Amino acid sequence: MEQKGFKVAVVGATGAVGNLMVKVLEERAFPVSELKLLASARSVGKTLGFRGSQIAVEELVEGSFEGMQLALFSAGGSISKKFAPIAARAGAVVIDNSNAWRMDPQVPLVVPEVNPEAALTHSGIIANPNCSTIQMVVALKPIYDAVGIRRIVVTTFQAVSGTGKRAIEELRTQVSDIINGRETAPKIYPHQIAFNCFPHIGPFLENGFSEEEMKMANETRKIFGDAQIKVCATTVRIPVIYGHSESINIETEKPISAEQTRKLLEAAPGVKVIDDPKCAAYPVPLDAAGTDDTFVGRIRTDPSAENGLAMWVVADNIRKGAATNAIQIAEILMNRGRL
Ligand code: 25A
Ligand code: L14
Repeated sequence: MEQKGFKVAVVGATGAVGNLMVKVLEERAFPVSELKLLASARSVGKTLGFRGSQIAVEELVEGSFEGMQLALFSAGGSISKKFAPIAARAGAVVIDNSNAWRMDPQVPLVVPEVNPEAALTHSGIIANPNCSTIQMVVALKPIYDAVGIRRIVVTTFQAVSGTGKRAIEELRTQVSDIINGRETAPKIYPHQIAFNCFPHIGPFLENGFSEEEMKMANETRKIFGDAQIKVCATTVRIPVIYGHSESINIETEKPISAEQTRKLLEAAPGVKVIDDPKCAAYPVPLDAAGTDDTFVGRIRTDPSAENGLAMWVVADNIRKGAATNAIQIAEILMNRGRL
């Protein structure tokens, strides 16, 4: 008997995020009638489990998208640049997790808690924002709507899973090498990541910022639809596997107290407030890992700025920061009859 639902392709299905996309489709009971798992030739021969059956991974080729209605991409920017338009032309709606299309004016950049309506304006491709941007805008949206935001200063503490499977292996291998007294050397990252950290995510640009830092600034303005918001980001890699943390300082247009902010955030969709520092209660990546919420704590007035607020925001970078956000976008389309 044919199952009801949509024909879905996952590109990069064997990667850290692609794998999770398959899992999240299952967890959220997204209606899937056919699931096509696509990756490079390296992965042909592998299978992935979905709803109790094993599905073989196929090599991504130009003809892969015939008959597909939804294509979730997470195989890096160059694959998305080439194949997302091919998938869209074949009739699929593409939700792309790479950086390739995010700042294209024809492509909506969507966080369901912030700008769900933008998803409906697509012409074949919808972009999923950068993981660090997603959790920041989810936490700031209620404040933005209530009192406006003029300026954001953010420092991130980013997990290695954002870089992909091989980076997770690199951290594990280095930790094991070091505790066993073996020599170790960086491969993916510019420095040893075990027992270390470095303010270097993506290549550096002419202005002294890294690509990741500029993504946070540009994507935040696009998602809020507000070209005036000033953003200064410093993005730091730390030896954590899952879960990004962010120290965020903002200057609001109108004043708001820490207590009012806490109340707003407690009522916000997708947000959980954990804010009782005297009892060591604040968000940490080990607790956020494996969940779909954005956790906020350490909410306090910043007396060094006019209308200043400081807070600490943590989320699972490959769930809310990537796979879950993408599937929530697909759910918006489905619920509006647009798939
Ligand atoms: O920086 P970017 O470009 O924006 O990249 C973002 C993400 O893309 C992946 C990586 O995620 C990263 O987070 N990526 C980037 N460069 C890559 C590269 N040179 C790369 N992946 C492979 N090679 P990831 O490692 O979690 O994998 C993401 C998924 O993308 C699939 N993919 C990659 N190239 C593809 C492709 N799919 C179709 N066509 C292509 N040309 C990738 O499938 C994965 O599903 P895969 O079959 O290539 O990888 C399956 C296994 O192989 C390991 N592996 C990765 N790179 C290498 C490798 N093994 C040997 N040599 C390598 N160079 C992976 O660990 C995985 O287990
Ligand atoms: O732009 O290495 O979505 O952690 C986010 C994670 C880029 C790489 C993006 C990392 C990616 C980054």
